[in-house]
Amino acid sequence: MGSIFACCCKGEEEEPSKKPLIEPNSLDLLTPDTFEIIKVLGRGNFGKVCLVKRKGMDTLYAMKILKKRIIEDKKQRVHTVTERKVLENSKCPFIAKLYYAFQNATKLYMVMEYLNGGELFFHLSKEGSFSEIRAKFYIAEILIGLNYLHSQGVIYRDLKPENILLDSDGHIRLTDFGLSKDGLDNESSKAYTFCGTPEYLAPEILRCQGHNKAVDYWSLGAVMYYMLSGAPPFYSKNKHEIFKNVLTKPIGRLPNITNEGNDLMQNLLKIDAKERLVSYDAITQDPWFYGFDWKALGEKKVKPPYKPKVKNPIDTRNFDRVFTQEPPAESVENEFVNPVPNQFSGFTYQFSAPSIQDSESR
Ligand code: ISQ
Repeated sequence: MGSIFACCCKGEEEEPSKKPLIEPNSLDLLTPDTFEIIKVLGRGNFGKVCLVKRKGMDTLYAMKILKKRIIEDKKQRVHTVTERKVLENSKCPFIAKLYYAFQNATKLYMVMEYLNGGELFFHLSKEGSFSEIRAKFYIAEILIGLNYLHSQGVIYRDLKPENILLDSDGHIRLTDFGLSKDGLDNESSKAYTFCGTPEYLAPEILRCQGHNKAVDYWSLGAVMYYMLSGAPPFYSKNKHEIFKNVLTKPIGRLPNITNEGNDLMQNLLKIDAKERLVSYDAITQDPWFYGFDWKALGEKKVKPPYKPKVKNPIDTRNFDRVFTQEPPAESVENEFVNPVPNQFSGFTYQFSAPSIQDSESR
């Protein structure tokens, strides 16, 4: 096995408000062997997410395992470190918590809270569509998550139902910031590179025109449309057709949805970003949200419209059986056949400890 990066605590004092789930131990060496893989929860472009248990303890986590070789191939290194930083620093209740990040010669590991409610997409595809009341609750919590990211200078860029998870009570948690772009702290900053799935992507991204946080409001509109109609707004079997639809086809109004709901979707899905509704404050005051208690919502005091069903802590019924039935084993990456010489500097992390800079020489 290749070099394992140690997670060590810098500084002795621990902030009481940041009590970790596992007491940090300055001698802790986190390796994949620290965790027992129980089930596969999902797969993405760069790797997979597994339900894991720390050996000798009862605590469950979701561990995202990314292959360095593939991240290298797809030039996603910066994005992966960004994801780690976004999750590490998050003070927002609607963003998934990261407890540890470590790496070996061939893979990156992110140990996150296990969100047993599953993907919003899973529930949406089972139920067809959501009522306006239910969609409103989810859109509102997502909006708070987005606004938090924007306040940190981060554009999400990959908001889609697969990246929206439910916790055990049915609250929203955003994950997968692999494509987020950080360091954008003024309104005029624009990011010029992107790769991702087209269904929820704003027209300015597809046109490679450079983009800003307005793209996330577009995706919010697309997710809202999906929740209320049961299908993404620009869907086609043909990827080129999706591109064409996004760039040229204004969405129609949905039958059986209030005027206020339709108006908000139309305003979020404006092809011209300059005409789009891209203000957090304006959306919170939008007529669709009339009478909504934003303060209570931000404090997680609004009861979710649906509580995910689970029988026991390791119940994975809210995840696709295609994945959970896979044998729970780690693939072996041959570090000698496909060596990845570069370390992912700035990736290693332990919750509650001050951010640790990876040492290149270790
Ligand atoms: C947490 N719990 C379940 C699944 C997850 C997928 C991605 C990121 C975090 C997760």
